[in-house]
Amino acid sequence: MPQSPVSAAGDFDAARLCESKLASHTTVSVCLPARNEAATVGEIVSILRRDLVDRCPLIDDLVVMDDGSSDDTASIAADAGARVVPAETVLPELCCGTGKGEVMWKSLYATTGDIICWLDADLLNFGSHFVVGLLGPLLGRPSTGFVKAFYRRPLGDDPNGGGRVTELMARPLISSFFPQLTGIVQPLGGEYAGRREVFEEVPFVEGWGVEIGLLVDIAERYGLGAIAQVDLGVREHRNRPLIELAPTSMAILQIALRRAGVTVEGLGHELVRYVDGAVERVPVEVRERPPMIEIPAYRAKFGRELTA
Ligand SMILES: Nc1nc2c(ncn2[C@@H]2O[C@H](COP(=O)(O)OP(=O)(O)O)[C@@H](O)[C@H]2O)c(=O)[nH]1
Ligand SMILES: [Mg+2]
Repeated sequence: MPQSPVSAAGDFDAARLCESKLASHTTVSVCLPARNEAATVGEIVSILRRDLVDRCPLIDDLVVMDDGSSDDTASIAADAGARVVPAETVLPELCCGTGKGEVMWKSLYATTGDIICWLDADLLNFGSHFVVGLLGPLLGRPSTGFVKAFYRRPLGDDPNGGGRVTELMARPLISSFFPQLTGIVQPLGGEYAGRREVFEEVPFVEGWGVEIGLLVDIAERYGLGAIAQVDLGVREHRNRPLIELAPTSMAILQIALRRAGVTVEGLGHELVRYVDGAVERVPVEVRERPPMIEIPAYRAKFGRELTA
């Protein structure tokens, strides 16, 4: 299998990408799934609006998918220039998924672009090179269907201490079950872009397993040669306390095992742990949505047909 091509954000220039985007009549959506990100979402949207909408129209559709935030995420994002879509208003008849992956799946329906670029909304050191870098390989190479970002991930004073779920769970799983994917530097990163016709053909895991699921499924369906990687430098985000990472890790474990074909009778769907001497059971979401192309309302909206 061919290796995944690698570039860096600095290899691409926003104005040039704009020209090739317009020449190829390609449209681009950038989408931030967000829940309670009032502290960071405004800055990210403002930078994108300034650099990649007003200064150079690389982004046609800038969307924040708000998943029931109880803070001011929605109004801050709208004031900064995003189209804010409340997640519960998208395909409400297809009740009732939960989690980040669910909202990303719905964003396939809610966005308009031929290319979709997702960014986490808790990024602290955001710059428009994130989007320029992710779009570069897609606008330059028709054979590229999916672009994954990679970066150095600090944690406090440790320049490489971030990405704890990646190092402790995803890499051991990928090395064990999907050694062909070990060249993907940041398999769980929340910043990636791809073609609508790729994303609509694969299932979406509803919760935290969405990234590992997409990576395994897209590599299997399109081959590693269709997956490019781009170096975005350094990524800083809200680092969660260790205890919050355990349910995330459990979802990733279960999706990796499922994709590896391992079935376990009586598989648990709650993380059981002890907090201050009391038992706590945390539900872990691992349900999946079918490929969006299978949803009739989606096919009607985008003029798509089911492929054999
Ligand atoms: N839709 C939705 N998005 C979420 C949820 N939880 C987190 N997010 C968003 O998903 C992105 C990644 O979440 P984050 O907490 O940073 O995860 P981490 O980077 O793995 O620690 C951020 O943009 C969050 O706002 C959720 O329950 N639903
Ligand atoms: Mg984060």
